[in-house]
Amino acid sequence: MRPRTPPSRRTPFRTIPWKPGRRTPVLAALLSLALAAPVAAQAQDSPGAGHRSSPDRQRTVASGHAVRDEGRPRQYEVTGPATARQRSALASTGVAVDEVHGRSVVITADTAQAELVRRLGYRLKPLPAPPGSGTGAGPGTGGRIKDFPPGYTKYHNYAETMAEINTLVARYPSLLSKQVIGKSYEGRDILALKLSKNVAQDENEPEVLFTAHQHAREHLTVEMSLYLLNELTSKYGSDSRITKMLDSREVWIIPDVNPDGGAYDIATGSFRSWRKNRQPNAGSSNVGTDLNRNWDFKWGCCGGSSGSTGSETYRGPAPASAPEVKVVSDFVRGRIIGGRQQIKTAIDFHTYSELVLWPYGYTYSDTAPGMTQDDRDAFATVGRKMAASNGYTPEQSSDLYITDGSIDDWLWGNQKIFAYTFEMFPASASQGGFYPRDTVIARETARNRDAVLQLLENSDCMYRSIGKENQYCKSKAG
Ligand code: 0X9
Ligand code: CA
Ligand code: ZN
Repeated sequence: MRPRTPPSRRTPFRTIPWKPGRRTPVLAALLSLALAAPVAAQAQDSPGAGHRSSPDRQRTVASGHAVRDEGRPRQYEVTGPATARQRSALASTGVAVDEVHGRSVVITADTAQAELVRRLGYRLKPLPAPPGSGTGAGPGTGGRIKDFPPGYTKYHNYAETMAEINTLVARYPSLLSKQVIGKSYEGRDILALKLSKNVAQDENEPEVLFTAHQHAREHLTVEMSLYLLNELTSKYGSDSRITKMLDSREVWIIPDVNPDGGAYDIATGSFRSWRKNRQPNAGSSNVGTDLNRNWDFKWGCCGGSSGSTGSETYRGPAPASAPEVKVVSDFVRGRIIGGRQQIKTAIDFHTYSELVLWPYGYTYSDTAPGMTQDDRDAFATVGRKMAASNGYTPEQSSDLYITDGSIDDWLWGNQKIFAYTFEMFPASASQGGFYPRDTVIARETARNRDAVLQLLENSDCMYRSIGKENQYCKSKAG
């Protein structure tokens, strides 16, 4: 018989965020659902739930193999949601929204979360499994740690990423330095690389931060970090734009914020569509926190994250409860010198959808406490110019759906760093979604070269972009 988890362990629906006074029909439906957890639990196990319903499937489950499949999130197309508010209501079930279109979205959800979405009245169309799925031997291979599957071997796993970085540091010691800023939950090193002329000295230059791989399945973002490291080191001295920037800026790259999640995603040789970190949750068999809902600014404020451990967007039990978020937050705070945050601008790389996003994510408003019209205009002006160079779509992140506890909201709201989120290639699931083949790596990382250089060039004074340099940037940094 199929091993059953006690109901209390597999009903993540009890703490769906619900705000009195903002009761929409959808939220009211969610509330009644939350109060009817047994119904949802039953639905979770219902054999009528689409792709996992056949008796054969059940037998596979009993044999142990597909237990992994049961919990493995997958993508669905959901037709209907057409406004940011409708998408936020959908996202508040705890699913991850991967793509946004005019009257539909693509989500990642496990079977229980998918059922929640169905109960909002939406029809779900399962999308094909990731292209890498099924190519690996899966579990039962003697616990051997597997690598990227065929078609993906040019992606760098954690060990390969570390080796590549060490090679570059050895080759360019005056330009590139490496420090371990802390450890992931499972004990992997989290690195910060510094690139600048006279890299060993802390010079009084605008600092720029690039982060990648908060979300485990977004492997292309690690390649983006490696591209920048290679490009900026190897072309210093020959490319005038790069030379000028490394002569006058200090660039920080944190190439892999979520190494545990990344390793887990590829560990069976078959992609798991994993998003979160790998930190256990007290009192639950559900693993992981969504790092991009765990930052200490308006954490959990606004229905843009989930309080359920089983959710794709679980915010964690407290702000910065994830060691990876704590490590990066502490690093950023450590760049406050003489009372001034040295880091002026940032990009956090994600996939996918080809977007340039700016804060705030927690509110639909363009301006808010800590975000003046001039701030917003500088964000939008530089954001649009970067998007013009890479062909992405520029917008405020909440134009998609509400998110709270995201890194860019924290970087701006708490540290006054002009922080963008880039959602890289592809535009859609049909182009590979989270798992595009390795043949696209070179093209899709180089695609952001100009945008990255633009951000570096603007980092001495973001307000120059709106013609207000004199008002905001009289001294050198700003
Ligand atoms: O939901 C997210 O964290 C990002 N999308 S992803 O598919 N990579 O998971 C988008 C975040 C957008 N919101 C903010 N940047 N605030
Ligand atoms: Ca400095
Ligand atoms: Zn992401």
